[in-house]
Amino acid sequence: MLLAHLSDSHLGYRQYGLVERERDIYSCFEEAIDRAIEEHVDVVVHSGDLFHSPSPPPQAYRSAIRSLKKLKRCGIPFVYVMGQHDKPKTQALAPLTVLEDMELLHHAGDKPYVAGDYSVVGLDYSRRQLLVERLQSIKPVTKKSILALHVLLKEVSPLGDISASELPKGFIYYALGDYHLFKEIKVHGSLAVYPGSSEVISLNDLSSLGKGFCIVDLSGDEAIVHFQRLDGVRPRIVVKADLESVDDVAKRVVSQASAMKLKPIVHLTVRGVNIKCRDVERVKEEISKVSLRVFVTLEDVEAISLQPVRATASSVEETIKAAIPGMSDVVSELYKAYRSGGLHSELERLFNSDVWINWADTVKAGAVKAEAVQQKPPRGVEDQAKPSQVKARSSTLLGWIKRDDREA
Ligand SMILES: [Mn+2]
Repeated sequence: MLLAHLSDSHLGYRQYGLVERERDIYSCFEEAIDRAIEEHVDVVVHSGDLFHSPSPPPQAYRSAIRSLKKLKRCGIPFVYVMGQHDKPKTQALAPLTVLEDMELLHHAGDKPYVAGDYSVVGLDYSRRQLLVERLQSIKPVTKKSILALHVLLKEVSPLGDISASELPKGFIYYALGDYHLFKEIKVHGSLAVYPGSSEVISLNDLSSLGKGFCIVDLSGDEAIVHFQRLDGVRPRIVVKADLESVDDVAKRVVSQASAMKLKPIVHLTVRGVNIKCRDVERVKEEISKVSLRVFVTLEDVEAISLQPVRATASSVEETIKAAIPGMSDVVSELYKAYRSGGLHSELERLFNSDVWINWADTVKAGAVKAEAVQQKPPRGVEDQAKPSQVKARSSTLLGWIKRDDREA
């Protein structure tokens, strides 16, 4: 029995406000489904966040329907659970229910999917307390039962909700979603696997392995997992340069980018002392000609340097306070703004690691970003905060940063 395991497709997400990015995300999902069909899988399991939001745009429905119809024509069922992105926060109708009405998919969070010896049992995303309660009554329903869950395990992030050992026993395969990188974890003698997101949703999702999904062979007693790398993923060039050598680095980036099938997204960090945006404007313009989007981060080598701090699961704010007493307000404010989903998605770059956060970079980048935000309202559909809120927030940030400058 072959299973295609996908997760975190985030259909409808328009990164950086670019329609090209929205299309990238559709084409990666569609490529994964096409590949699953080519591999003659028996079932597709999706572990949550098929849609980026509980009210996706029509194009996102279209992309999903197009692929799910192909599967249906081939007689391959699509079984899913909901993630925190596509699960409505209120009693509203879930977007996936519409597709279920069209008989295009099966909601394992509702009732198990059963086919002979095989079955998929599922649980939609829920917060820790409810999740632990619900997991207690979850049992395998056939000889070879798969458990589909949208949950962050402590094994992959200190902010995780439960440990792998808290998963119920007796399943042949744990099809997980929420963590956006490919990861295999051994639990109760079986494999628990995150296929990761099918595109790069935040910079944390970048992986040398590429982005993709899993083909899982469940014919034997143990699952055999093959990661499938997708070709349609937008390439990224992440590069650092000193101000003195930035022209050479830019030349290399331009030639690398020109050879790519898809225009890449470039993340360039320039190091120096007191660098100004205008120092790197020309370079940015050169690279822009051959890329979809260029992000330049200025890194002041004389800025304060603090040791990376381990964020604890109990309280990120407590960690911040302990680590940088002098500037904890600034970082707390940034962190809250980030968590609330407001401000520009680039804030994600400030928290570009689940485990290690370099506070010096965070504070520095935060100051640069707060200035930029104040000058120009952020773009992109991911900005849920109203302009007035964004302005208030950014001026608060600036206030903190300036105060700390004075004290320093
Ligand atoms: Mn996700």
